[in-house]
Formats: sequence, C-alpha cells, structure tokens
Amino acid sequence: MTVALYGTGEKNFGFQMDGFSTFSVSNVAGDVKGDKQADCADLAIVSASLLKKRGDPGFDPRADVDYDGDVDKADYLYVLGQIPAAVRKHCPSQ
Ligand SMILES: [Ca+2]
Ligand SMILES: [Ca+2]
Repeated sequence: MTVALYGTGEKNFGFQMDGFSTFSVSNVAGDVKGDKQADCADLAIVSASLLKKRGDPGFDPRADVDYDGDVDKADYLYVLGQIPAAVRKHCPSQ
C-alpha cells in the first residue's frame, strides 16, 4: 500500500491511499466535503454513508469523522452540531 501526503500548509492537507478515492481534509470542524464550511452538503455526505462500515459499498471515508471505521449516529451528530443553526434550518429534514 502506498500513502501520499500533499498540502499547501499546515491547515489544509489531503492524502491518497490505494483503494480509496482522494479526499481532502480541511481544518473546519464538521466540514467533510472540504469546502471549508460546515453546511447541509456535509450532512448529506454523512447521511449517504450512515450505518455503513469501512469496506461496505458506498462507504465514504470522509463521513467517518471520528475515524472508528463506521459511520454512525456519533458521526452524524458531530457534523450536525458543527453546522450553524441558521444554516441547519435550511437543510432537508433529517
Ligand atoms: Ca463543507
Ligand atoms: Ca465513525
């Protein structure tokens, strides 16, 4: 397995591993998409992988915000909690 690290600074980086799609990690809490803001799109990513485990079809590693190998209520509630209330109320009903 190879792991490549890249980045433009200490706050933004990404990594790539064989068998996984490339994704970036930003320093914004709850931002799983990597656009530097926590919003409904991030919650949608978590929702799409909810109750899936690493290795399951459709599992999105970005959604596993606590890196415990699955996407569960803890991941969901974490992201939900990072979305500003004014933004959250515009998200599709959860
Ligand atoms: Ca985001
Ligand atoms: Ca998790």
